[in-house]
Amino acid sequence: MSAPAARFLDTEVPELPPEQARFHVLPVPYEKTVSYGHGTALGPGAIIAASGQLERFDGASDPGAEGIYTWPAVDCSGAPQRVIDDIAAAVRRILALGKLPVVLGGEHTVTWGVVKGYLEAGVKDFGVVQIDAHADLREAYRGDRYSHASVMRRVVEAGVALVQLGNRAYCEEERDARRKHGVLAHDAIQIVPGGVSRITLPQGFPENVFFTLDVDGMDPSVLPATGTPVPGGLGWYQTLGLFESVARQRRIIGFDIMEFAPIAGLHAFDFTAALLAYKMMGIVQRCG
Ligand SMILES: [Mn+2]
Repeated sequence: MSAPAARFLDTEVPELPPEQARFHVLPVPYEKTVSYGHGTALGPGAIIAASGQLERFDGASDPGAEGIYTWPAVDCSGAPQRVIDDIAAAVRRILALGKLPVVLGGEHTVTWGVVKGYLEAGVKDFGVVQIDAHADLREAYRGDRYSHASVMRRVVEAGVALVQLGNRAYCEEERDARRKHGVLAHDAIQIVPGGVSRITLPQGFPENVFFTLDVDGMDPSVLPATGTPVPGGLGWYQTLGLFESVARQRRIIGFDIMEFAPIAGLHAFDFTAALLAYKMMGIVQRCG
């Protein structure tokens, strides 16, 4: 096997200095608290390797024309808090350049580091929109406050507004946490059977949105390569449609794709995750 590509879409997009690229891909191969299937540490590398097979024209536009810069992967070998601080610092560097972070996980815990980066950079007036099978709103999971099952609890406790899409596995504690923190949710049962691919954000929702996509929000028939798959999830076009409907209502200031865990020998899913990342860049490009 040849060495994995170090740059997203290196076959089609020229290498640019970071100042000249709008999309800044940040690989974060973090895997510490996964609770079921393993392998998300291999996610970013597999997505970047598969991105070499993408067409630059995404069917509607050419996100590659905006420039794509890929950072070296964040070192995830240290203690969780240390790694979270390093993720936040990496995001701050991207924001200091005025660029748009595209973070590839790694387990969903990473998103707390990312959100922390925005907060530390002084970004105000932003909310988070999350696609996920799970609510991730537990105070702690197995005693760990930095579990991937608690990541959105850290986000709302930091005072960041949250909208959840496609949830279909959560406990009563999480249902109560939604109420306590004013989290709005469109659960899978409300949007999947009817194929809803457009939602309206609440009127007071912040003007800027960081979008976090846990790939288990999608149906396992589309993307089963994740640690905790749950049936009854979003379809391919539905996922992209929901992202686009948010991008049309608010300014996307960054997004992430989390919990992708490649399945050896089934490269179709590596490509699916890479295409998802690129299609989302295209939607950002076309929506402003
Ligand atoms: Mn999650």
